[in-house]
Amino acid sequence: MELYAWREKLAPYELAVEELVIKFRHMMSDYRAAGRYSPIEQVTGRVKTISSILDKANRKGVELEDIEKRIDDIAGIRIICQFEEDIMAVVAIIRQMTDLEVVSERDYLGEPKESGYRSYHVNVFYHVQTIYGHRRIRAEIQIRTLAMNFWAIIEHSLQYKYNGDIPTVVKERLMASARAVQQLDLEMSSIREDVVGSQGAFRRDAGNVADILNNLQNLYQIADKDAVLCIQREFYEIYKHGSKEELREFGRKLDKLAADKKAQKLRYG
Ligand code: 0O2
Repeated sequence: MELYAWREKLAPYELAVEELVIKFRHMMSDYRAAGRYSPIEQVTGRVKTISSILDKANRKGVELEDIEKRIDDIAGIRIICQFEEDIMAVVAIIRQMTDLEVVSERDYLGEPKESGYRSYHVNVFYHVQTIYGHRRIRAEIQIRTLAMNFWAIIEHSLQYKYNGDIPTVVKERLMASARAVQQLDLEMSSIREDVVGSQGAFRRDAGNVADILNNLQNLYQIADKDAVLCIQREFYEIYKHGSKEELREFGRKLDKLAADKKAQKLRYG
């Protein structure tokens, strides 16, 4: 990597990170729009700074011209999950993606690092198009739970504070908290089914209300205003006093009514 040109060199990495973040965020919204539980809770991405690239190259004895070949995480994506089980669900999604190639995987869940670090890493090639042509970019996707992420952020800032030489007593505390995090993830897994079920139901109900409001708004433009106000009052009654099932039934009927009115409008103008 010619250092004078590093800004240009890193531009396709920026593009790869932006595209991948958008794709994973879109998956989250697809799950939610379908009223399904999303194994992805948060997605972030970053391109390593040039000084951090040089530090890593130096640490690993990598020559400048080999940086792009040997440093895997110049482009980095981080996917955060609520539960440990979600991690392998996300890995399965990544393995099936046709717009990237999985190069290698590292399972620091089964085998945590000496520091106590736990996470699942998938290294991929991702293709981008730039005005200079096609580029195949290496990217590292880290997948971990909220709790693992919390631990990793603290440990990372301590590494920085102590310049990579964390005192033994602090290391021991970090190891103890890594064990506590693992225990927490285990406890959380035992209530996963409840959370997954309630989140799915919550999103379905929220989606149903949004669809009803949308239908009411559309009907207001094409149908008799008094009739629509009457339907609106009925909706408020069910919303305030009815059951979720009654609200769903009301939503289904309104869907049908809105479709009929729309068809009539198209037919007769
Ligand atoms: P930054 O600042 O986060 O980018 P290798 O020598 O090949 O075994 P390598 O290339 O570092 O190690 O690969 P690995 O193990 O997949 O680690 C890549 C990234 O994972 C690191 O990037 C960190 O982001 C994260 N990571 C790995 N080990 C630890 C750890 O013990 N603690 C924390 N907090 N994060 C870790 P960088 O470039 O080291 O750091």
